[in-house]
Amino acid sequence: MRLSQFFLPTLKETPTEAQIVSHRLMLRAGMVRQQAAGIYSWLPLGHRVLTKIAQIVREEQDRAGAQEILMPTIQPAELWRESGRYDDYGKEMLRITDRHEREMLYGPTNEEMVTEIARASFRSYRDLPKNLYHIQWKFRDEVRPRFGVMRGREFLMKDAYSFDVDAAGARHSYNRMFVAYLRTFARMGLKAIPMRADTGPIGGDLSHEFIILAETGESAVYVDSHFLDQNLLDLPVDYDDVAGLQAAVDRFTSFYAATDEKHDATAAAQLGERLLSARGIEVGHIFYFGTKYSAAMGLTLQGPSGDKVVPEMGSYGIGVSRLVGALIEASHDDNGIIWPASVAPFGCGIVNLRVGDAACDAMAGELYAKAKAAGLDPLYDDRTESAGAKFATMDLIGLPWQLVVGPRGAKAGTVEVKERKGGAKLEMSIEAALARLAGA
Ligand code: 5CA
Repeated sequence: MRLSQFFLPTLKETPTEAQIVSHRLMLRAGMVRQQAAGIYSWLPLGHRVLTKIAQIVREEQDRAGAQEILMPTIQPAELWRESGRYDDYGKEMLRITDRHEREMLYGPTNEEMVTEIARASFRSYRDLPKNLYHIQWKFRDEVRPRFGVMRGREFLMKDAYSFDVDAAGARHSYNRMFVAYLRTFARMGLKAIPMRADTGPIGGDLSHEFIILAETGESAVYVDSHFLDQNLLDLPVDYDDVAGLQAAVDRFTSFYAATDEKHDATAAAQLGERLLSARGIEVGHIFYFGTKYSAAMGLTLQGPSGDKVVPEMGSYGIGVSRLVGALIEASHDDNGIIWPASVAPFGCGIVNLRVGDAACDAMAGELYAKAKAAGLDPLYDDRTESAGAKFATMDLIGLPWQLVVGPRGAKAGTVEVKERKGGAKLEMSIEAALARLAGA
């Protein structure tokens, strides 16, 4: 993509309404545009990151055996009356009346709807286990939408729902998601710490929040710092290995980690120096709630010996749009965003310092063509702006690599390769630069 053609409405001024760094940087980098309190349009740069995050989530859900569906954003109120949550949900639920005076709502979550789908199709215990997920917009009329996409009213969530014959099966489904979550966040360069959590309006008695540490996090957390030394990409991925997955979950829940509500000061004190008191952002939340929805909504299947089975369920959420902000909170400096390569909107930036200079144009053009051919997804700054403005834009939007072409290098046949993280710079040939990036 040529920057001269790319829709990148960056801001020079720091927007005053933004209280935290990720919100400021997302507005300054032209990633999103606020349309109403807590409701955003995603512009090309932001949309690219959102899509990459969603794709990592999707790959890890699929790997763990979940199957993707797509449920609507608008739901009929009757479903929620069946579970009893229509009244319980209160003002957070956006209620809508259609032209026939039918009561509808914009879904804040999908337990009822997915249970209805199961009720319409599952007949026997042989139809289980199943885990169905979608990546869909949700609406919660939060009292205080704030921090940009971190606490929005409309936000993108991955939500998965598991159905099992019995509690042991449901525990295995829970463990699958638990391990898939650790892997998902690790692929984005994040250490998400599982913490025992309250279940709130979703219900149930087993639940973990996945929390990343960040100064601007909404919750106070207490963590055994040794958790942070764990290599989470190392996890077992044999999702059929019941004992192996349980062992992995046991291992990662053996570290002390608690939010304010669940914090046990006496137990934590035993950690001494290892106890870290910090703030965190909840990027995922998983729940096991047994038959809460299946029983209330009459989801009953044929059991193995002519008896009836009421499926055991769990639900598993990831804040896909929140993650965009959370990733920036976790990785930025004074000059802007520093994207991990796995979610970066482009693979690299190419900066032509002297557009109009024949040697620079030729070299930058060659670099751009070769980087594209090598699948490096380059963003080529071919604008006639000052060098300072170009560097500032590149640093702000945070691509992992910058390839800089100037008159001196063009003569010598070299480009400057700058790694955004850390800022290390090296002069090398086009071929060496491309090999360096491809190998990174
Ligand atoms: N049905 C369950 C699991 S599928 C559920 O709704 N869980 S949740 O309420 O915990 O939401 C799942 C995730 O969505 C949270 O962990 C958080 O990362 C994200 N999320 C929740 N509320 C918001 C919000 N207002 N803005 C942005 N992301 C949010």
